[in-house]
Amino acid sequence: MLESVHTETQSLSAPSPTDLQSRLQITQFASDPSSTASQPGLDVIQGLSKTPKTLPAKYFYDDQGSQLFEQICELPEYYPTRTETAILQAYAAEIATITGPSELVELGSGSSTKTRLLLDAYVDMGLASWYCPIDVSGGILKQSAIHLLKDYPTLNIHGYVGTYEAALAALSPSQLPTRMICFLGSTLGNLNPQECEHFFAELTQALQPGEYLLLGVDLQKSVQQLEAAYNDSQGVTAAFNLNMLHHLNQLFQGDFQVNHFHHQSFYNLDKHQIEMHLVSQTAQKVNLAALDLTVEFEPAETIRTEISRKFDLETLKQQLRSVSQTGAQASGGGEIAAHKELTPLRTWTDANQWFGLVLCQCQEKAQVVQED
Ligand code: SAH
Ligand code: AVI
Repeated sequence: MLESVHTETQSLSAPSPTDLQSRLQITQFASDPSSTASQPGLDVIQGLSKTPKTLPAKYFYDDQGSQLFEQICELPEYYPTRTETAILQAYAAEIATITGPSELVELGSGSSTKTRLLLDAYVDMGLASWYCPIDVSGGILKQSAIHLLKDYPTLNIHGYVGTYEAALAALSPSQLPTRMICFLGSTLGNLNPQECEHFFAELTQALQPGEYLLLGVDLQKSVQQLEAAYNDSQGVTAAFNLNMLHHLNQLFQGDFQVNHFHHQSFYNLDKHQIEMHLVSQTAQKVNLAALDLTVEFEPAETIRTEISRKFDLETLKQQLRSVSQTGAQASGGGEIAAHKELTPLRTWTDANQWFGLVLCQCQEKAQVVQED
């Protein structure tokens, strides 16, 4: 699994640095986001060596990329953030009532802005709160953690700077009676169907029976509305897309000439997904010295940098129900096969059905398999 991991207590400035320090722990995996790969940057080499070319979406997120994403969330065309916020405003108290005192583990936490609605609900019910943000983008994770600690005097935070896989495999046991893994913002949609299936299996593995998963997912809607959200009039999404090339230049000693590419995004109706691409404006060669990689582009050739799938709630719930993790255990009269399953408990949407929240519980189904 992981190469370099270290845990630190953040050094913080006023007010009450000692108090904040004692409530914050950060586990930092190796500094670049490809650190879980057996070879750093292997996923970049693989993506740029195939036809059509692709790059993993996690490379959007250095400090600049995280800041651009925050700007996207405020755009008039980008409806997902404000719609999910409204759903959480309406139902966070109901979620907290169902789970009771629960540690929140958030995948791809970013600025943790929407998480505050869940934290408020636990605080309002007089429940203790523990928060474990997980994000490859260390700057925004640490900055948001410090703001949260200042605003929530009884909150404790253990943040993990690294990929979902690395952090999930290294999670400390829950500090509260139960745990809820939150995956908000429809970041699930950035995984393709196979990655999604594999990911659900990993989540089921990470959850104990009785624990929860809260998924926020963007739903299918008109092509016009979707394409506007990913082609905003101010060009912020274009800047976000192109920033991936700056990030790769910095990580892997690259010489991408960013102004020789342009942003393109469109809705693929067959696959129910937005696709973001970077289109080469000319025939060009790019070198990534740290990866010993030279890549040739033809004019108009594209790199697909992101898919953003748009879900149908019933199909998604079906898919969640079909996830099953089996752990076998020997017993006197045979073998007990314990299956962990994800059971959707409740779903909430907005009046337009633009966005959905799905709360699942990990449940154990034991089965004794008799020996012959
Ligand atoms: N949850 C927030 C942010 C979504 S943006 C919201 O709903 O607004 C997606 C976040 O996931 C970014 O902060 C990015 O850095 C993080 N991220 C993307 N791929 C990741 C990966 N493979 N592992 C860990 N974090 C990842
Ligand atoms: C983080 N993720 C869910 C966003 C999305 O909508 O797929 C990233 C994004 N890409 C372009 N705009 C926003």
